[in-house]
Amino acid sequence: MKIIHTADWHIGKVLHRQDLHEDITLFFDWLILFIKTENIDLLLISGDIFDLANPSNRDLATYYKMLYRLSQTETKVIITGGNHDSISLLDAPSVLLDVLNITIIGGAKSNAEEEVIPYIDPKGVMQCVVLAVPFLRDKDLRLSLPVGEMIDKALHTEQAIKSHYDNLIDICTQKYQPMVPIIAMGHFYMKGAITSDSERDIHIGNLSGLDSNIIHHSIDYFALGHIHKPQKINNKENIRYCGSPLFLDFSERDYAKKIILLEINAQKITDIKSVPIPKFRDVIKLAGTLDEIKIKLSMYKNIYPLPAFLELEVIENVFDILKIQQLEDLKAESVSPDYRILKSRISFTKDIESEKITNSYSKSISELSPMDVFRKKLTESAVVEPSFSDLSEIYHLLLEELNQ
Ligand SMILES: [Mn+2]
Repeated sequence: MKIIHTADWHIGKVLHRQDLHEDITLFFDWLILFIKTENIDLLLISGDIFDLANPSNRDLATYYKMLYRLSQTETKVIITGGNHDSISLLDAPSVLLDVLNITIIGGAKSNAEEEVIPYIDPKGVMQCVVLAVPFLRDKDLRLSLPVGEMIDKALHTEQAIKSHYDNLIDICTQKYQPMVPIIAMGHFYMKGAITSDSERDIHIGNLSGLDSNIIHHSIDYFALGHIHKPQKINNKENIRYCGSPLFLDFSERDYAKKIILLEINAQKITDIKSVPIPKFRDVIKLAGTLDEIKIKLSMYKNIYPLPAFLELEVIENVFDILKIQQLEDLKAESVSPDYRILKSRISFTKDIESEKITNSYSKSISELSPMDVFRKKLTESAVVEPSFSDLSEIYHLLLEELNQ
């Protein structure tokens, strides 16, 4: 049998005021074609289906249209919720979607057995068991461990995630005594993963992830979501982030976008490989003096279906307020079918008095996360450790509450 592992679709994502509707539509067209040509049996989507907990009507329509198209194939679909997703929004149509061979696990289930899903092929033979674990929220993690004295939060999170999976393995062993591969889905930070700028912190500072060395030995493949750069963890072939199919941030411009294809033969995983997703749009950064950038812009030729997204980084020698205005003019005047300028910054290498201005131009508010702004505020207010960490943690918990 063949399985696809994908995640982090982020339907509805807006990148510097440009929505990525056309990008996700092209990705869906390609994925449907791939599923049909490769005769895929099972599609796993490991969280962050939507970018926001309250997606627009158009984004909901895009999602349901995709589910409808998937239901027209022979493929079984398992979708788990991520930290961006609303549990109730994902779960609401689950009874209907079950009929269409689409299983939704929006949030952790009070009955853990519901997260253990055997895949039975059309001949009635069990081919694998999927542990469909969504993003585990604080309340789920608290439940996973007995109430005791307060221990280190990072350690507690790690132990709680581990025990959630260990419990599912126990259920799986008792119920199915499986001789088939066990595939775990997950949406969290696995230690050692390389992050980009577009993931929202899930657990404080990303320090409190799970160590890949302590995951249960019975798990044959870990289908991870949350980190947007495709990667194996600690060089292990069977623990992978597939990454996001779209470019969600300029920091991701050098990543190839991928899905992961697994093959199971005679009840063993026989092949795990990544399949590149065609590039629908160029995402590039042009750097240099204003004049150099103007030349680069005039020479730029787009070869992809959608206009390129550009980031301009102007580096001038001596401070000159006119250059700042000229950059604004360039952005306003650059109307091209080949590209759109989404982001720009200007800095001056010499001139001491420019330092203040360079700083104020270096980051606009749209580039900062709420957490960045809060930390800046703490620094400005001369808050020091340990209050700095405590307040950051409380603020982070508030953000998490808001995003749920
Ligand atoms: Mn994500």
